[in-house]
Amino acid sequence: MDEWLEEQYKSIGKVAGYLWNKGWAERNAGNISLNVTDLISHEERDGLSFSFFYQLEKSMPALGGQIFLITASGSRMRDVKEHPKRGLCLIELDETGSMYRILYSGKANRPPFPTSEMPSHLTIHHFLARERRPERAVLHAHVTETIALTHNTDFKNEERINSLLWSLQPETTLFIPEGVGFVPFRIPGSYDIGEATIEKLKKHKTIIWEKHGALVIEKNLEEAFDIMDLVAKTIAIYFKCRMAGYKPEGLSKKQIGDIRDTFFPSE
Ligand code: 2HA
Ligand code: ZN
Repeated sequence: MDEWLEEQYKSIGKVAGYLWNKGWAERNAGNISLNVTDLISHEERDGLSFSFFYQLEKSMPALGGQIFLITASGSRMRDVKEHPKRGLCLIELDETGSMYRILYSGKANRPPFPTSEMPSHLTIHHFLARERRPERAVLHAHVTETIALTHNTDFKNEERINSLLWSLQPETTLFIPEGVGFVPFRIPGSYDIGEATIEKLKKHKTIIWEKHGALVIEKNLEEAFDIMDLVAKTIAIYFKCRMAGYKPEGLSKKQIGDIRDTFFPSE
């Protein structure tokens, strides 16, 4: 097995374990994809077997010839943690970006199919490629805290979610200064949820999907997980205060402004 691929498997396995331990990956919930086009050499690529081409519902020309590691359909994060190779598939788009095929080692049995969220993942990677953005990892999980928060109609609103997040602890202003994007409910696994998400990715790297979970794009998976974890922890502070019977006082606008002035003085 090539070293680079082994490393990606390891990192996906590690993050899959975090998602399972956090309780954000019940059953086959959550999915992960990584653009590995720049990591695989021509020789390695040519040594792999491949399936037939499958048509994509939408063509993604900027992804022509690109290669992704993506969680397999039905895979459980707790299993991906133990056996990353069994729960992941490598896919390659054709030169026009309108079809994909599954790549696999000649020794492997029938390769698994990609996750039901592949349309949203590819729509996001297509956006990142078109915009020449540096992010390569897309992480989605059923983050309990974000699902619970968006059951409160007060928080089906991006501005209110961000005011809350920034007010609860300094870390959210430090690490998510642009705030999170909020996507009203869409059917899971649809191109529609992908399209609504890329609109928000123009300004945000962290997305809350109403009553479904969270999605984060980052340069690598560990960093994507860090941000997801930060959002969940921050919302958990809110719920803990409410459960203890009081509304959190929140940092004041001045305190949040001072944090911004200290850490982002030029903005
Ligand atoms: O893969 O998380 O959104 C299952 C899901 C669908
Ligand atoms: Zn989901």
